[in-house]
Amino acid sequence: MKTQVGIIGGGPSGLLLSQLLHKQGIANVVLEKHTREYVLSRIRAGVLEHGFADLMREAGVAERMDREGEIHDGFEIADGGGRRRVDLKGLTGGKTVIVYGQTELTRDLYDARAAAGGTVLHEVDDVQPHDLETDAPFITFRHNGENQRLDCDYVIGCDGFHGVSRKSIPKDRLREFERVYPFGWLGVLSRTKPVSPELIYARHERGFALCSLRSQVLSRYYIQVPLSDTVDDWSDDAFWRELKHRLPADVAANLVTGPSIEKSIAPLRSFVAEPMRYGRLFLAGDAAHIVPPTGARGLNSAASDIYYLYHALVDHYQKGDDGGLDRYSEKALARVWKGQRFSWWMTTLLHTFPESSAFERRLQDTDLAYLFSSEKALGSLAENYVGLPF
Ligand code: RFL
Ligand code: PHB
Repeated sequence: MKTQVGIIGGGPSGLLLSQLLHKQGIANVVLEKHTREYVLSRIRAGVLEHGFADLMREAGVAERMDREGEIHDGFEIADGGGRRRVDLKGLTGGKTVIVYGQTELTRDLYDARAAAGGTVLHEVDDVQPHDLETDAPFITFRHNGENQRLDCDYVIGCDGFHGVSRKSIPKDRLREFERVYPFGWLGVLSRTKPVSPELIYARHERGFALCSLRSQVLSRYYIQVPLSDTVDDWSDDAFWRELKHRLPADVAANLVTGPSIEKSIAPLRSFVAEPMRYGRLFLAGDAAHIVPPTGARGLNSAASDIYYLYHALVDHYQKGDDGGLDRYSEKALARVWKGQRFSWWMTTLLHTFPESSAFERRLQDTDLAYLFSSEKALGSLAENYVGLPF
């Protein structure tokens, strides 16, 4: 098989790039390890920034997002008994975020690729890129029991944190930066009315909690749990009890509980691999960087990589200009690190760290008090949350 751009990974990053390139007449093939149903069963991001939404529109796949997604102009931060609102729209001169599930936008992308006759191969095993430092890279893999080879001009690694792309870069050509947090998030999806029309990020001495949603009939809640906990340790009843405990009394009183339709634990990690290019391999999204979900940056950081990569590939194929490809890693990383800083800061501000000293706990109190005493500090939070410009 031969194509122009070989994309490893059919999550949101890989599919969005595939659809954008297709729109510009650039041939590409997506190789995905799992079935479509499996990819769509992973409940992840819910909050999209405008830059992401604009890319979905440019890719021609935003019709359902624009119809069913909810525009949010603010969210709340709860602490102790009270809660205060962060007016995203007012603080950013009119910017907002969209609440639309990663599952839904991935489904829209799969449907668009299928409608356009795009090649997305599922259940592909033993994917391995080769000759990345030459002008003729290729990818080998197994599909339907047969060994196959895909020749391409460029290989794009969109295969997430555990993928093969980053691991194909020689160790001495890659630098990794990492922080692992001593806790995870236990998430529950339930077919219940959300407790609040806006998201509530709650700080509590027993641990952080988040009230989020997918629609007015589908709620998504999270609580901070120790890394040693497993999903089996948490019955639905135990989850709802703990969540109520961590929310202000008036919010807890209004919480509608019900059976969980999905329950999972995600460990929290900050990670960046530099550079995001090795020869003709370019990394994008979770393959190159991970953030703790507190600032809702993960998928949005992936989208900014795709934005830079898409424009760089279009410049290469349509104008013979390789400047964008040559500067990709540097440009993408500059924005990635801002997302890292913000996600680390939101996580540090709102979580209970088992090992923190009395001094650090006082600093955390002061950080939150300062935030709500200063329009400039709130403005900084808001401009990061709605997404810095590409
Ligand atoms: P993905 O989604 O991990 O997709 C990678 C795909 O590659 C496939 N793959 C392979 N394919 C072929 N060969 C191999 N060897 C392969 N190895 C892996 C995988 O099967 C998969 O389909 O990466 P991508 O596309 O870069 O997308 C990144 C996002 O998924 C991620 O950043 C977000 O979900 C992070 N995130 C959030 N981001 C936001 O912007 N806003 C949010 O509100 C938000 N909330 C969250 C989140 C992540 C969470 N978890 C579970 C980590 C909430 C949570 C709880
Ligand atoms: C979600 O709805 O899954 C969600 C929302 C905001 C976050 C993280 C996750 O910061």
